[in-house]
Amino acid sequence: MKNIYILLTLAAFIIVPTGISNAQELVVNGDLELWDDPNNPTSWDNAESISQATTPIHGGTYSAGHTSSDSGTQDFQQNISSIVGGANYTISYYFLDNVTDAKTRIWSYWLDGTSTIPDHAAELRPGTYSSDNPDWQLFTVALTAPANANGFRFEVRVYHEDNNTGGLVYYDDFSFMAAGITPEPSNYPTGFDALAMGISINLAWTDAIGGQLPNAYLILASTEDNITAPVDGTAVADDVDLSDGSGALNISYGVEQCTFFDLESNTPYYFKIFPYTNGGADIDYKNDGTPPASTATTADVTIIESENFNDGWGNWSRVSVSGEQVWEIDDE
Ligand SMILES: [Ca+2]
Ligand SMILES: [Ca+2]
Ligand SMILES: [Ca+2]
Ligand SMILES: [Ca+2]
Repeated sequence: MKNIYILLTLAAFIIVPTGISNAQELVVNGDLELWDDPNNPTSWDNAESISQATTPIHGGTYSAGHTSSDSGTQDFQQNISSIVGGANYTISYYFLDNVTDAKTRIWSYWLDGTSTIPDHAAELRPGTYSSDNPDWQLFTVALTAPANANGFRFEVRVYHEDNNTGGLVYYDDFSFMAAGITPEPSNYPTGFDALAMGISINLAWTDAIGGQLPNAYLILASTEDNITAPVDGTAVADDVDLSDGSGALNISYGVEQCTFFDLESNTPYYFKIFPYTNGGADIDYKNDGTPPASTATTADVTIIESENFNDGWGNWSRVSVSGEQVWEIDDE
């Protein structure tokens, strides 16, 4: 579930991030009070055209100024690890743009290792920029980490404005907070259906509804009708290899489908789906009642030759078909 609160001005109230108990701040030096030198705040991973500033500040003694350049977008970035897929986070920072020769926006990604995850593009990589305003502006968004996320690249950018460069926008008080624990999902999804396609099986469902929506789903697979409910507090990792008789996939809310590949032919497979909230040690599966179940049998085919070309040509040979040769059908 997503709630967006963008561009609240500071005029009406003040939020004190450190006043929230049981929440963990994951940005290091988010208040920009520590600097290795006047162009590099401590613990930030990329600081292009960043300069230490003492005015304006949102809090403490320092903020960071970000200067627009005619050599393109300038990035300011900190990579956050120890993200838990399925957990809820609140992401926020303050910015000040009151010049006509610079503009800024957030440009951040969830990460799976070093790979970016496309989720939450509208919130994390918006199509709009800051507008000139003499007051500090708060960006804040509450998001659920995608099921496969284990990191977050917290990045903001400065751009030239109307082809004018050299202007400064300012940042202060970056925050990435693990939100509180949410309850078990209210309901199971509906319409859970397994469909064999050759030696793959596709599973589709309709997202659960109700007061507490799930953050993601665990789909368990087995070659026997023996699937039992997962245990709260123990996350189950993806297992795409069903040759040992069982497998598992974690799929974010909203995707509503997944596929298990490279199965045995002419074999029945059994599946159950369990919605969950939170992640890691806080994961809370819906594990009461009767979970949706479905089964499908793969096609009765004999695989004569199989090569997925993921790692090269295997035992296949490459043949060029360009040239003067004209191929004809001989039906005699
Ligand atoms: Ca500060
Ligand atoms: Ca501006
Ligand atoms: Ca397995
Ligand atoms: Ca539970």
